[in-house]
Amino acid sequence: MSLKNILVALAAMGATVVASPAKSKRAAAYDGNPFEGVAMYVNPYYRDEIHDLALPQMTGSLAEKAKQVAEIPSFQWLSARPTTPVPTPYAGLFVIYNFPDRDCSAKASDGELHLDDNGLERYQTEYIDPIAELVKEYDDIRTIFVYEPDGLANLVTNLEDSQPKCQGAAEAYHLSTVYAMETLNFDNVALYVDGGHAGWLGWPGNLNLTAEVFGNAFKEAGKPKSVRGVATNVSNYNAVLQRDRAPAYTDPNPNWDESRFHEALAPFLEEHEFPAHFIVDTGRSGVQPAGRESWGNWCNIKETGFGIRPSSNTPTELLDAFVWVKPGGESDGTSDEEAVRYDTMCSSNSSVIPAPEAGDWFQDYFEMLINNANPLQGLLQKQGQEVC
Ligand SMILES: *[C@@H]1O[C@H](CO)[C@@H](O)[C@H](O)[C@H]1NC(C)=O
Ligand SMILES: *[C@@H]1O[C@H](CO)[C@@H](O)[C@H](O)[C@H]1NC(C)=O
Ligand SMILES: CC(=O)N[C@H]1CO[C@H](CO)[C@@H](O)[C@@H]1O
Repeated sequence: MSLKNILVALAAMGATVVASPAKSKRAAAYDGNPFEGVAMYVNPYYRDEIHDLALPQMTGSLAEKAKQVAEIPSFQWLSARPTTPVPTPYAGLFVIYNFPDRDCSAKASDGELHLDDNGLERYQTEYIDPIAELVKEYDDIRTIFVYEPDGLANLVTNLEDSQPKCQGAAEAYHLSTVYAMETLNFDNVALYVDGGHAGWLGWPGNLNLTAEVFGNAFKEAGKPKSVRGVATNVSNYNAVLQRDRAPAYTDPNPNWDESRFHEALAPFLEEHEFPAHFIVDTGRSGVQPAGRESWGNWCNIKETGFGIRPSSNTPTELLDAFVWVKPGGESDGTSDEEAVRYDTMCSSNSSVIPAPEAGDWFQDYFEMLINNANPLQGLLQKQGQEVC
C-alpha cells in the first residue's frame, strides 16, 4: 500500500515549511481562487523520473528541454513515491486516487482496495483519515487536491453498465466522496472533484445528471468550504478552447472543448448548489486534435505534445487554473496483449506502441511530448492579455 509514501510526502513538505519562519497559517488559508498568491509545487517524483530515467537516454537540445520540463509544477498522485520538496511558498498539489473497486469499467487502472475485502471502510480509515491528519498537522501549507479521476464520472454514466462491478461500486463511490469531503474540510485545503471531460460528461444529456451526482454528495457532506469545484480532462488530450473548428470525432457534441464544457455545466452545478469553478489538465493537450480516431480513445494518444503551462492566469472567470495532472511520460497502459491489465484501447490505431504498463516510464512518449510541445496553444486571450 502506498500510504506510507503519502505520509512521507506530506511530512517532507511540512518539515520544509515548518523550518521556515516566514510561513504562517494565514498564508495557507484562502478566499476565492486557491491558486492565487502561491507558487505551485514542483512534483519531486516526476522531476526524479526525468533526471533518473529520461535524461540518461537524451542529449543536446532535447535533453535541455527535458530539464525544463522537470521544473514545471505538476500534481503528485498519492500512489507515487515521494522525495524532497522545494523550499518556496507553494501549494502542494495531490491527486486522491484510490476508490474501492476503482475504475470499474477499465482494466489498466484497477486499484488496490476492493469492496469484497472491506474496501469502503479501508478507504476511509486507512487512506482518507491519514491524509486528513497530515493536512491538519501541516496547516501552514495550502494543499490542493484533485479528487478521484474517472470515479464519479463512472458513477454518472455507468449506472446501467452491464458490468456488475460498476453497479456495486456506485453506492461506495458516493459514500467515499461524502466522507472525503467532510473529512478534508480545512481552511488550507481546496478540493476539485474530477468531472471527466467534454467527450464524456460534456454531452448535453449528461450535464444535469453530473451536477446532481456532485451536488448530492456535496450537500450530504454539509457543503464543506474546502470543496472548490471541478477538475476536467485529467489525463486526457482535449483542447481547452478552440474557437473555430471542432475535430470531426466530437460531432455532434456542441460542448466539444473543455471551456465549452465548463460553460455548459456551470448553470447545472449552480442549480444543484455545487461550486462552479474549474481547473483543467493541459499536460498533454498541446497538439489539436492530436492523432485520435475517436473520442473514446484514451490510451497513449499519438501525435500530441505538452500543452499550456500551469498557471492561474486564465481566459475565463470559471477557470481557476491550468494544471498538469497526468505526468507526461508515464504510460496510460500496456500494449502487451499477454499482460493481465491489457486493455485493447492501448493498442488502438490512435496509440503510440509498444507501450509499457500503466504508470511506467515511456521514453518514446516523453520525447514526442517535448518535440510537439505547444505552451501557447494559440487562441487564449483575456482582454488582450497574453496567457502562457
Ligand atoms: C435537473 O435535474 C433536476 C433533478 O435532479 C430537475 O429537478 C431539474 O428540472 C433538471 N433541470 C433541467 C434544466 O433539466
Ligand atoms: C487500424 O488501421 C488499419 C490499417 O489502416 C485498419 O485496417 C484497421 O481497421 C484499423 N483498426 C481500427 C480499430 O480502426
Ligand atoms: C478523468 C477523465 O476524464 N479521464 C479521462 C481522460 O481522458 C481519457 C481519454 O479520453 C479517458 O479515458 C479518461 O477516462
